[in-house]
Amino acid sequence: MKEAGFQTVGIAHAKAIPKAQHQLKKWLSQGRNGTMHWMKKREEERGDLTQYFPEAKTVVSVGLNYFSGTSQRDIKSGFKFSNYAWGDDYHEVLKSKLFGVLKKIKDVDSSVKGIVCVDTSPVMEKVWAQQAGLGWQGKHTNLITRDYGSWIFLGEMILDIDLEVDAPFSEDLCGTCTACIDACPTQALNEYQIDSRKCISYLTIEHRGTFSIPDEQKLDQWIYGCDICQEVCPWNEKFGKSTNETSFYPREDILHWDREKWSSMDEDGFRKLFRKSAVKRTKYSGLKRNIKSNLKNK
Ligand code: B12
Ligand code: SF4
Ligand code: SF4
Repeated sequence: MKEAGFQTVGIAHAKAIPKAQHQLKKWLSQGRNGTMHWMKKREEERGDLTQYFPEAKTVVSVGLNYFSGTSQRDIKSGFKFSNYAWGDDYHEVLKSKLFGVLKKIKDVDSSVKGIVCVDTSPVMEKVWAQQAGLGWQGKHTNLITRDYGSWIFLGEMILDIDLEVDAPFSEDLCGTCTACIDACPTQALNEYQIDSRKCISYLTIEHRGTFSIPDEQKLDQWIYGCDICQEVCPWNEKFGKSTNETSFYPREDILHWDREKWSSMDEDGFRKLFRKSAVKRTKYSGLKRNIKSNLKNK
């Protein structure tokens, strides 16, 4: 797997994990998913992998470093733009690597059944990464690795064969730190839990339609996603290192466009700039809404 370009890999037994199942249920019942109704719709599968893929025996969990070494200060417009979306769409990048590995397995034994997941499948990826020994879920809720911090994307290959498994990551290395909770401008975090409805990442990417006035004030100049809780994390400060995956490096226009250029961007310009990019998720209308809201609240 490391040959395929992943920095971190681990293997876990595919089984229901009652604790995660219970926490997901509780989280959804508190409405912390906001309008992400797709999470509720497939709650049973998300909470229990064996309902999603009954033949599953093993989960191979991978992490790919996406930190490019660039910072929000390098964005000339003064808008902030989450670094996970500066380059090519990570779903495609990780999936193509994982499918490559699956093909090699099938070349050896064509009877093996496997599926590849990156973000959009009803799978609790951080829980599986912890089970496979990659790291722990920090108080900001992201999966942190000892070697790369939390600037890593997660993906899985679920297989119907038994493999030797790794020990789960059993430590919590956050200790007494609360930097992420203290820095979050919208108080979206309490320890190890997020309320999506307050999170700028949710508001600028997943939320559809207009904002209510208090929401607009909360965007804090972010026009796509938010990195604050990860930027302040000491594990990222110490262990974040630049990735070799050049497809994640920032597109020049994101760094160099001024506010005028962002404000006058039309749908065609949006399509061109965000070709093969994860930003398409918020759609042209969503990005325009975010830009307008931030201009109003400068
Ligand atoms: C829904 C979702 C979101 C939502 C909700 C975020 C969230 N934390 O759940 C929103 C839109 C807000 C979001 C934002 C972001 N996301 Co997102 N998101 C997801 C998605 C699709 C599902 C996550 C999920 O299942 N949430 C449900 C809840 C129940 O999970 P949870 O918060 O992890 O809950 C755990 C804790 O609450 C814990 N818990 C509860 N009580 C207690 C008590 C104690 C004591 C303890 C220890 C734990 C604990 O137990 C729960 C289960 O483990 C995953 C992909 C996937 N399929 O898994 C990507 C994913 C989590 N996102 C990702 C990323 C990159 C982001 C952003 C950084 C993007 C950005 N820069 O804007 C932000 C980060 C915001 C943040 N602080 O989390 C990456 C994270 C990679 C990593 N290293 O962890 C993922 C894994 C996608 C991927 N394939 O790489 N995201
Ligand atoms: S992504 Fe931003 S708004 Fe969301 S929890 Fe982290 S700091 Fe708060
Ligand atoms: S900022 Fe501190 S509390 Fe938050 S995830 Fe990082 S180490 Fe844990």
